[in-house]
Amino acid sequence: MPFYITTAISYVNGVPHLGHAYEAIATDAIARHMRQRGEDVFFLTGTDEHGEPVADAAHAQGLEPRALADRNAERFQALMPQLEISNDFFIRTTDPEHMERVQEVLQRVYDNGHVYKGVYEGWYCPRCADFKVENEILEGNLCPIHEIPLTREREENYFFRLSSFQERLERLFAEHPTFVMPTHHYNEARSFILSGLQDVSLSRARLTWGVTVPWDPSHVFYVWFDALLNYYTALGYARPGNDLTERYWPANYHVIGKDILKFHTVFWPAMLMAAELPVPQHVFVHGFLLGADGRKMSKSLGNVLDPFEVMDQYGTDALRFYLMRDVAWGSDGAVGMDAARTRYESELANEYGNLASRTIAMISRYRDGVVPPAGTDEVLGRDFEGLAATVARMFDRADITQALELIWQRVRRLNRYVEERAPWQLARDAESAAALDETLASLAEGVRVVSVLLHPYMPASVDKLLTALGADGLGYAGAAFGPRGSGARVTPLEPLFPKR
Ligand code: ME8
Repeated sequence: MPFYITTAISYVNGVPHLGHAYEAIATDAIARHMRQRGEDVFFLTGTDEHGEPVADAAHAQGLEPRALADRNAERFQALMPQLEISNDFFIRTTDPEHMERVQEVLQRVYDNGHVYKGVYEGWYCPRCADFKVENEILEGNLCPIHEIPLTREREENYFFRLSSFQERLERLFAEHPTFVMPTHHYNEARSFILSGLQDVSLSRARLTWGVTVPWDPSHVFYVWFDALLNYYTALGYARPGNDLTERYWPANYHVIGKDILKFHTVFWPAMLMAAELPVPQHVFVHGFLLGADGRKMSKSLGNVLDPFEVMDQYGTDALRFYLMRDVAWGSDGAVGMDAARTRYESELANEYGNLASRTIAMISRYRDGVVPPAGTDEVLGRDFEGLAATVARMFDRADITQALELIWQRVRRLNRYVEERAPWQLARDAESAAALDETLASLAEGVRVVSVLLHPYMPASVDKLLTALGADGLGYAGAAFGPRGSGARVTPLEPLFPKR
């Protein structure tokens, strides 16, 4: 089945930070998991390059917006392979193909009668590129997110008749209780709708850094509509000569952070309805990674933890694992180097890494490097029953933290199994040969199963381990525990997570 998943696209007014890495890694984990299940996955990420935040940042550095966008987009693009992100395309909203298609779709919205000209007056945050309503503004007229002064703006805009989609959006939410997940974000979006929708700006008159409004070239489109449309436009040109829109639209999952909920769960479906396009199936909302000071990690607050530092010190898989393990999906979580180190040492090195090396070393030592062609332990097998199906159900709700916890319990179970069976004692006694065979076969199988399930989180380490185990294939059918590894030849494995 076609399965289309996206991240939000990042502003290029700054360089990538851990929040961006977190979202890309989580989305990548879901994409990889779905590929294992045999889905026909298309995974999109990219950069959001127009609008005031980028134009302002560029001018502050004495650059043209395009120059800043080029420089930073390259850094975002380079980050993807460094994080082992398996995206199928990287969109830049300055791609001419994107810009043309934005014009096409929004012209249709205009032709369908959903746009009118009016005057907007309100408090505006240039960093959010968004007007703020009175009740969200902080004391002293500050932006609730960036804590910078808001400006009073009055200008002639084209407006999108969001208010006329009130009923259809209410119906969308009523009929699709999993449209937004987790539930508390569904409730938040739904109450926003129920509180009564107002029309929103579709264009900016004073700005030139954007996609030109085709029916009035003195305006550019409001950056949010240009940006949201990336999810749709990318499919048209990601594979030259092969329009993927039919195959993948509507998107299955949009993965986003909680600060951009309103745009994705209210403006976006309404805009698609206005353009007569199907709406996405699910919007998965994650929380914020917080700095050591407990505040949102953001460029403007200057409390950003550098993902490269964690990768340099512990490796990419350790960063991926740490973020997926320590920050509960859908909630905020404080992150720091000390906690990353603890996870690395206590779980990656001592639990999983150690289990892997012990298993391979014992098979080498006691059975000449061949996984014994024996049955697997039934009692141990019971602890794996239903695991793959439960993990899959959790991924269907983007419960990637909970799924990891469930898998990790099996990593611990396998370590206990080693202690219980003490293969080194069995090896001393010829009469225990059959028991040793069963123990080693079960361990090899258990390690193989947890590794197949851990692939979305730590693809490179799992690859190395499965190769060393002589087990190939990441397919989800292989995530069931059974006596299939027998006869495989193991090869030496360098420590996956060496002591630092
Ligand atoms: O919002 N923790 O871009 P962006 C977790 N261009 N996630 C974080 C985060 C943090 N500290 N900081 C940011 C934009 N994010 C728009 C999106 S989509 C059509 C346009 C997340 O660079 C944030 O929630 O500010 C968002 O999902 C993504 O990173 C990009 O943020």
